Amino acid sequence: MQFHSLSSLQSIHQQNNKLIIKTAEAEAQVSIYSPGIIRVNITQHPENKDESFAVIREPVTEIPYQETEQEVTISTTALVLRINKSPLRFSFYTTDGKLISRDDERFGTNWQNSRVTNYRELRPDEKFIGLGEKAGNLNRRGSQYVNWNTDAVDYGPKTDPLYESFPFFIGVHSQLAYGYFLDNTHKSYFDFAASTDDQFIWLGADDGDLNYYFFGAPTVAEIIKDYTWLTGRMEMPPLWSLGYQQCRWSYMSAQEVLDVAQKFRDLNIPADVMYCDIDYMQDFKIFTWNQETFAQPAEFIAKLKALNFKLVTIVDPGIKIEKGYQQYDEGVERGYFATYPNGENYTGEVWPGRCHFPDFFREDVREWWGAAFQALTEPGVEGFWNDMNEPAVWNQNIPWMVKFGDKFMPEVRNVYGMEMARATYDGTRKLLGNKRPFVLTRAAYCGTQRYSAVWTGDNTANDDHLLLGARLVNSLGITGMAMVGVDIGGFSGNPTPELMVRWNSLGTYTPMYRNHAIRFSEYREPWQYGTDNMELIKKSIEQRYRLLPYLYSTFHESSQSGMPVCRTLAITYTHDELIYHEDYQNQFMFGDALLVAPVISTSLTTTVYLPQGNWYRLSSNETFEGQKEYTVSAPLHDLPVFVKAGSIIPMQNFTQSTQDNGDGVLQLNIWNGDAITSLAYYEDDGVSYDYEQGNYHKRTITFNPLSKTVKLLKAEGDYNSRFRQVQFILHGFENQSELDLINYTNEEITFQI
Ligand code: MIG
Repeated sequence: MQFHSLSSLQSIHQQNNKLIIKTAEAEAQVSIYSPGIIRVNITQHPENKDESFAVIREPVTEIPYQETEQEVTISTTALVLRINKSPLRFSFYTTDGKLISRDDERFGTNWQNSRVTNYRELRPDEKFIGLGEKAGNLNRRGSQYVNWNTDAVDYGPKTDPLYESFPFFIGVHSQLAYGYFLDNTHKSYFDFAASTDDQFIWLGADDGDLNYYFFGAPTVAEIIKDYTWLTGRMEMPPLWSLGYQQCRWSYMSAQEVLDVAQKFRDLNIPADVMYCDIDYMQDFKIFTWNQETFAQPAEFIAKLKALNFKLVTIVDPGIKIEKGYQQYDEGVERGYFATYPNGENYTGEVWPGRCHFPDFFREDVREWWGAAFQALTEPGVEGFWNDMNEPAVWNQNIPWMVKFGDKFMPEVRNVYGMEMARATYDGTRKLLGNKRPFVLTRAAYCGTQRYSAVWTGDNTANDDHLLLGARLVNSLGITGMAMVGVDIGGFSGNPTPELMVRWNSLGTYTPMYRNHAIRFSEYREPWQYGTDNMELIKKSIEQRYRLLPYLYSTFHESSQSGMPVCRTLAITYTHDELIYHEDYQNQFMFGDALLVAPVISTSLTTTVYLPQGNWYRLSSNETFEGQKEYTVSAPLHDLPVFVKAGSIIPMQNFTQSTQDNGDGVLQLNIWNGDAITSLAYYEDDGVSYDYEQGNYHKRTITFNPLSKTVKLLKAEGDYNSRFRQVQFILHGFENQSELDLINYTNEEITFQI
């Protein structure tokens, strides 16, 4: 094996928007994307095209640098990069001279054949968070990970890799934080001081460049903001996708789907979405409907719509090899499938039997795929579930030599799922006119938030998975994926009634709340566990619908700043050691105001750690001082959820569907505090893109505990709120009460407590 280490600077010059530093064996290209984002691309192949699936921004053109005999220094208003010339080593500093992160001085960057690795200095108190959908602890230190999108059926709390790859992490130490995004789609590796007690971490990829973006903003929240500026933010999800979603592999006929939907309405359990898993298709042929069991899709969906339900249908990438099947014929004729190097179409086996796989890396193929959704949108489908896109093939690794466009499988496997989701999003967005499509994908890479929601694949019906699910959702949030769900109840196996009840209580506080189960498992709908348990599950779903004004405003915040909906405490309380403790690492903020402490179904008390500030228990208004550990009750009907003092939470009476307009009363809940707080309240029609043209309703709401006033500033935007009245609901004030309704208008409203 050949070993090359990045050696010394031979020359330096600026070319377009890159500073090019040449060494004997490679070229380091440095560019600036914003004051807090510097890209370093160390490449042995500068002749290759510089392209990215993730990054949607361009670097600035000016790269101010200074040179001394030993060093090159690049400074922005936020970050300083000092490059040691011999050997070439990169060190990032704050503008006031504090070392944030640097190469290991001895080993820096090196190559073993085509494999590139970066060795980085480890600080004594350094912790690591991120990498998206990765099992293990919140603090990644002491663990190693591989990025290689995998159909991780039956995964456990330590399994790696899973379905998605997000080679982006955040390091924190000595009151500092930084982000590091290795934009390399090959199989990649991250070792956070797991395999050596020497003072370094190491990371790299099988091939390609050491192409990384360094984020130097001082807080985790700002790093996420910068990362999502670079790779994009999710747009507003359709409001219905935030309602309760009922799925199963599979409801076997249109009648069965309708019966389940009807039962929600009969039992007055709020719900918005039904799913069709693979059995709605004819012989698992994508873009077809089963001619017997789903014979009249348009009528079927019209009936669902009459019940105020939306339908999501699954699609897999594998196209069945069968003459006469439109997608097969067209794909073969036009050469749209992945091939062997000799030009033959690659064949793999999945549900439909032997299949070919669309080459989603080509624009014409993506367009063709997107347009085919007409078979689903025409009868009325508005949500599109992309499964098996790691891509998964029975019992085999897709051979290394399989080609997608001009690239081989090892280079693009990690982005195949994202490109499928992109084709699905682009196509269905066109087909649905002005309506927002809902796209859900299992495999993903950095940037997928621009097209799709994700879920965490085939989890299991046990308590470990309930806790792991919370960590996965929180970790995905760090990498820009705000719309995330887990299979509530656990996909494989059968949950106990207690687990089902508990998991639903957590579902309320999960960005996407979907109940799903493997085939042949026991039925999972809320009424399958006896009346008492049904009442508890119903309460959780009702709570979800009460919180929708708050949740929707939080999604708006995500669309603006990239701040996730479920936020690990590491985002705001980064330098508080205790939040990383194994007992507390599953806790998270749901939006800005609510702290949720997941609890297993077999414990009816739990210890929680409440970070800085003052807190109230949501269910009782009991008060708690922050920076302390508590043992609290956690009965199945009362998941420990706490409200940060001073919070403003807009709520409503629950409805049976997001399509019900409700009673028109906005309930503004205020919890007393000791500092001025504010909330950006946001509303729009929930279905269209009109908000992009100003058709939204947005206003700042402030609470001043000193003057005891709540102020709703004048509303911005053209949209007429669906609320006609506002009611202030006070918590933690001398006279705790629900106050009279007052008219809700666009003008400034001042309310004296
Ligand atoms: O080989 O479509 O993760 O949610 O129900 C299994 C059937 C294929 C895997 C997905 C799961 C889905 C199932 N699919």
